[in-house]
Amino acid sequence: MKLTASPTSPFARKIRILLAEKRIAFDLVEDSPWESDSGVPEINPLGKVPVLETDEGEVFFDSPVIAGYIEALDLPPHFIPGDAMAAVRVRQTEALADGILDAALLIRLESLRPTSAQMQDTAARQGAKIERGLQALEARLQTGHWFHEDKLSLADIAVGCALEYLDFRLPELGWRDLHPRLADFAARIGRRPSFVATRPHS
Ligand SMILES: N[C@@H](CCC(=O)N[C@@H](CS)C(=O)NCC(=O)O)C(=O)O
Repeated sequence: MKLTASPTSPFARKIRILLAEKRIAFDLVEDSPWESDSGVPEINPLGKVPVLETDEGEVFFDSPVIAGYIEALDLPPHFIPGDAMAAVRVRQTEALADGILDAALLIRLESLRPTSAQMQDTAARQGAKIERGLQALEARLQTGHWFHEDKLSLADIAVGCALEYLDFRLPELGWRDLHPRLADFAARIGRRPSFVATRPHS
C-alpha cells in the first residue's frame, strides 16, 4: 500500500504510527498539498493529506477513514475495539485530538499571513478550542496509563500526535503547565519507537 503524506502532517503521522505499530509495510510518498505542483488533488479531491492507496488501487482519506481501513485488515494488535460502543468511544477521543489539531493548524496558517492581513480573533478563538480540548482530554485520563481500557488504542496515538504537534508548532502554549496527566502521558507514549521514528523536525 502507498501513503501520500507531507513530512510534518500530524494527521499523516497518526497513520504512519498505526502502520508501524502493526508492522504493516507501506511506501511513503512525500507530497505537500501546499505546493502548486502537488499531485494530492488528483488522488483526494479535497487536496489534503494523508491519502492511502491500497494495492488494489482503492483510495482512502481522511485519516479516521484510513485508520478504519487499516483496522479492517484485521491484523493484530488491534487499536479499535471490536465492541461497537467501545469503538465509538475510542473514535470520540480521536475526534477530540483531531479537533485540537484543526485548531492548531488554523492558528499556524494565520500566523504565516502578513501581520496586516491576520484575523485578530483567530488565535484567541482557536486557542480557546485547544484549551477546552486539553481540559477534556485531561479529565478523560483520570486513571490508568491509556485513554481506553488501559490498553494502547487509536485514541492514544491520536492524542500523542496532537500533543507533540503543539510542542512542534505552538510551543509558546506551554500546555504542560495546566495538564500534568497529559504531560505524563505524552512522555510515556513519546518513548515508543513508532513515535521516535516519526517525530517531526523543523
Ligand atoms: N481531517 C483531515 C485533515 C487533514 C489535513 O488537514 N491535512 C493538512 C495537512 S496537516 C492538509 O493536507 N492541508 C491542505 C489543505 O488544507 O489544503 C484528516 O484527518 O485527514
